[in-house]
Amino acid sequence: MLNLILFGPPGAGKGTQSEKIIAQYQLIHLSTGDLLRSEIQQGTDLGLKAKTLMDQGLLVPDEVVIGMIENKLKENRQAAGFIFDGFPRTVKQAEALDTLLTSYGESIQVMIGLEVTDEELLARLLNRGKTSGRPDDQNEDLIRKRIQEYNSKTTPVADYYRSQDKYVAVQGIGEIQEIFQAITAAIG
Ligand code: B4P
Repeated sequence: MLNLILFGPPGAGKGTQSEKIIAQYQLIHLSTGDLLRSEIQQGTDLGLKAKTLMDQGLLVPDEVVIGMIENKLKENRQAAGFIFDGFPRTVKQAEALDTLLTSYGESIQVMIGLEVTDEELLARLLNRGKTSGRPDDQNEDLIRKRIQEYNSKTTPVADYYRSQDKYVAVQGIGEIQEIFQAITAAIG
């Protein structure tokens, strides 16, 4: 199995690059953001609780996203591998993912970190907000809150994988195709 994590702040290009990686490597895409938005759309209890937090730019509880990932791993035992997009976002989620993969005799091969400046992130997300209809893309204060949440809770996850020699940084500003080529080089 090829298991990789696409890491980076909100708007770094994780969703954009995931689509290209999946097409090339036939991996199953696990985006916790997409899974949560699907729960919201279906109006489930989980979705209603998550929406309140997501609309404020806050992370949803670790137990919720870990449970969702566990279910998806169980459903896809025969997969060629997984791309984790937007997960793990806390060290607790990273530890839970390691435990889950170990129980299947698997592990993460590489974490690819897309590096983008805060001003570029803000511009991209405000631009996406014009058409995405996503409440969390609608105003500058909320986007800054998401970036702040990333800086305080999510950046330690990079250190977690760095200490396992699995973190590779990729410049996330530039042409989408060039960034994709840098990612494929990092996957090896
Ligand atoms: P996500 O759905 O993961 O949202 P995101 O970080 O905004 O998306 P992404 O980074 O994939 O967007 P992309 O760059 O592709 O999370 C949303 C919320 O869900 C979180 O705030 C949190 O509340 C909750 N959540 C999700 N996972 C969680 C977890 N594990 N734990 C707790 N809570 C969790 O796209 C951005 C824009 O940039 C697009 O318009 C794109 O076209 C553009 N773009 C991409 N690459 C570009 C490039 N190279 N140049 C110019 N523009 C580019």
